[in-house]
Amino acid sequence: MTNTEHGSSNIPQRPIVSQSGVVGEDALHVRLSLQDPELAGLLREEHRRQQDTLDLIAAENHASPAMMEAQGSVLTNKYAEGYPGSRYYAGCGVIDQVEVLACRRACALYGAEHANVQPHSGAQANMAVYSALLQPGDTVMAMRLTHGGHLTHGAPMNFSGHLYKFVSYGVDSQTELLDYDLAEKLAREHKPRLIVAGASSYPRIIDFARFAAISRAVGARLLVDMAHLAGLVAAGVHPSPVPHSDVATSTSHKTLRGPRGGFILCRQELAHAIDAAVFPGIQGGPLMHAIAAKAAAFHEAAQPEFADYQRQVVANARALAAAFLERGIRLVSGGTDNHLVLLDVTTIGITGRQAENALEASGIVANRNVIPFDPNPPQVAGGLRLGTPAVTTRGLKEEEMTHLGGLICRILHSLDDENLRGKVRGEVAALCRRFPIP
Ligand code: DSN
Repeated sequence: MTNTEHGSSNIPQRPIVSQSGVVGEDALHVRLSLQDPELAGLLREEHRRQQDTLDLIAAENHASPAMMEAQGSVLTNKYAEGYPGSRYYAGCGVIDQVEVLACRRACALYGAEHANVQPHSGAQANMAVYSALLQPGDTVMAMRLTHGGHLTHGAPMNFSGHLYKFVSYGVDSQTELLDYDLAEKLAREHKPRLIVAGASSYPRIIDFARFAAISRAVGARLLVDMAHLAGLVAAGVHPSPVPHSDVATSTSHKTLRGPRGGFILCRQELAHAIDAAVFPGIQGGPLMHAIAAKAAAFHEAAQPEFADYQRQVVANARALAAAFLERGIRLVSGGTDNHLVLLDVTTIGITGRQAENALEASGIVANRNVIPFDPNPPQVAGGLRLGTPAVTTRGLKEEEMTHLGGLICRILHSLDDENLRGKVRGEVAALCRRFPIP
């Protein structure tokens, strides 16, 4: 599916037609409606919510109908503990081919030596890597959660923080760019066994070569968690971690626009340890329907249109950033190189939570986020994270992003203005009609 087909303007919303010819939203979940109208009603409601609002959550996207078909397939019925050619159940002939296909496509897409597509999520992918490469109590170095890292990068309330001794690097207090010199100093001081690079809310390019050099200097392995960047990397829009790292983990549903789930890429020498850590180490039966959908995602990501889409994701984030900067809203690090911008809303006297609530009431869905050196707790947060993957899938381009940035600024500056909210809701609804979810 091309990006243009993904929702160019002035195209009326495609009618939903069921296999039995029912037209409109009633065609959604026809069989479920007969059997379980309560649940079907909720699914329709969520479908409508997604169609009628603009999703600026940087970690979300709209998977294609083909991918959702794979995800909703009969593969959900099959148990397949083990790996292709070595299962603990009969009847895995087709299943094996599906998993081999997914692994082959992942390796081809990223130039990796080995892929494991069984992790149910990014967190489980990281857990498997830690379990393969570390002993409890080992020292690991990763990006501080409050500077843009992830829960599984050693947060005290997460298994990673319980099991391993994490040392955190972060961003420079002035530039808010990753402080590689500090990371190197900490690595030399603490001699971690593993260094983790990658982030959940860092708007700039990450220098994986520099992390590789730091890792080599202290004899550590390098894990890159590229969950947020997987689509950009596949399209060559962000440098790839694969040539520089021992292992890369990812989710498949963010910029990559696949099904919810995780996967791991690694060097061949680590293949056995990684596979054993996933199964039987931390998981049982793989979710084969999700693996089929991952295969579909890797296929979509290998098409030339996907690179156009990812370039547009970044161009849209830049346009959004410019709209905020023009209106005096401070951005963490002053801008963006990737799919997200991080607004410091404390500079206009509000909290991230207030911003998130006011935007949702206006039809714009985003999430509050701590910013580096944020004095607010995460539930309140001084920042707002906005990402462009989902709206770009709908077909919005720079012009619409500039307009949307203006609408967001007006809402943030007048949190209690009900009239303004109503007006913005109307403009958002018009955008949603012009750019339906494909
Ligand atoms: N929850 C994801 C995000 O929002 O970035 C990370 O796993």
